[in-house]
Amino acid sequence: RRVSWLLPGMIRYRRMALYVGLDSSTQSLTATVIDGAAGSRRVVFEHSIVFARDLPQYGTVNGVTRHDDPLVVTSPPLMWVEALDMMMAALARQRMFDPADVAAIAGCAQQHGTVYLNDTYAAALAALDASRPLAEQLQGVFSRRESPVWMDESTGPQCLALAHALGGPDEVARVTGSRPFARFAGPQIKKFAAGNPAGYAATRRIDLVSSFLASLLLGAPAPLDPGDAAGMNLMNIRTRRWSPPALDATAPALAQRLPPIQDSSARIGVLARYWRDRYGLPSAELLPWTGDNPSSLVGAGLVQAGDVGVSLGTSDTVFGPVDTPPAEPRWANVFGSPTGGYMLLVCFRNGSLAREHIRDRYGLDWPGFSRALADTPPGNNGALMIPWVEAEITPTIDSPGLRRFNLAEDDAAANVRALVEGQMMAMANHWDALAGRRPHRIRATGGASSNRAILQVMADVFGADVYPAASTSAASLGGALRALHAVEAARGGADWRALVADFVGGGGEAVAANPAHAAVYHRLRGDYAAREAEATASSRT
Ligand code: XUL
Repeated sequence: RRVSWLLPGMIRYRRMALYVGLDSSTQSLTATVIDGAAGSRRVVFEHSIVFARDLPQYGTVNGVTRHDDPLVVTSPPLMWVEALDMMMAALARQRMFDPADVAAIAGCAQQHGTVYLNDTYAAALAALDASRPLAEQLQGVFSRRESPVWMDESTGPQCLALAHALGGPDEVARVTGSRPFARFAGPQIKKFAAGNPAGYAATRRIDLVSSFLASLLLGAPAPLDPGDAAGMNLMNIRTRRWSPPALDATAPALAQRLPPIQDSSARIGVLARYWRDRYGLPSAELLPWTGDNPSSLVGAGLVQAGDVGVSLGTSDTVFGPVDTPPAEPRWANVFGSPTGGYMLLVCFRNGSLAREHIRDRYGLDWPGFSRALADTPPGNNGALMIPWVEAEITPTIDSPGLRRFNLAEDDAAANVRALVEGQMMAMANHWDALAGRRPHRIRATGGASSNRAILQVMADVFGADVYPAASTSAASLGGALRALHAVEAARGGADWRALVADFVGGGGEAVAANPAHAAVYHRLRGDYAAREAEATASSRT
């Protein structure tokens, strides 16, 4: 602890230079506080508010509300307001540091969710009264009580209409960085504007979750950053300005309802009087908020092209910074990166889902699954599997089914290896093609990243060393690092690589790529790509 007791009840804090990162995710709001002073750099405090547990009055399950239409998934935006108020109270109350030492705050939020605000919004923010809770003062500012979130899949027709109006899905991807996706803000806004014209007419401003929460800290409507604005199908990914044709195809007079887009690293102001008067917090510098994925990029230490993250979760994702967007993003998502360039994210639906399917199909547990990998040779004697247990996103496949090549269905160990190799080869092939280069190192996150046998296949297939990630809160840590970086940059001496080296790492021993195995996979990856192309073509006919 950084406090020394003088007399009972009196505490003296060592002076620190503190930076706060916040992450408003689907299920919780997390704060990570770091000490940025040279020589004592470390995480000093972490705290989470779990929406369903700590704010049960909003009636969500895991932070969201389900509706009669199972494709519709929303959250009450007032819940995020109340959570932020609770979090700032907790930051002021804790005894690990003196809140007066907080120099800057940055944050991130779940991507794509939209918040609809009426014409009382700006005035209500400007007139916040420090003697009353925030939620009580803001309950009247919404023109829509529910915010559709990224889990909402109800906008298929709007996606088709947007693609049709703008020259096809791939043209939308070339301009905005992604094909029209149901969860993206543009299709969601289109559905609301057409389905509830009166509600849309009463909407003065549409925030993303990120710009909404930044506005609360600022006490005024705050800008969006290109990282999160890219998740809307509305921003021109190259100019980082709203795309007029995309706006026109989405909803009438949309430009006047959207926040301005501002560079992720430019300060937007200082903490509003409400927070200073209510909780004794200082007038800390504020940065724009970004999306949780761009923020995690920084929090996982991925700050230069060639750094790649692989998250092994329900879905597997491969992501990393790139200098320019791919000419043809196809199934990928391109967001802005808080470090200035772009973030490329490629999602594979058949991740843990497919691993569990094969584990259960052969009656194995996880140790048995790892043993099967140990008992079979890299390259699997030429056996291949295309792991489409369910419909796949990359490449987009609607008619799923496992495809086996030179592989006997009853050979359990060979099937386990074929599955993991197939997943890794798909990820490596698509990543290299989209990013235009191979990774020079990989940071592995997500549940299955604790399995070193799987990480060894990853290292050998990608031909790069794999570093398991230490922190589970990369998104909020990313916010704190962005805040520190901005203050250092204003003083003229900021270096992303040095900064992440001080805070990111320590996630266990690296798994080195074996050059002989990498050579085997180099050949096999060509075979896999050919089989995948055939399977993709035949699934279209
Ligand atoms: C990204 C996406 C999710 C949310 C989760 O496109 O939809 O990762 O950002 O919070």
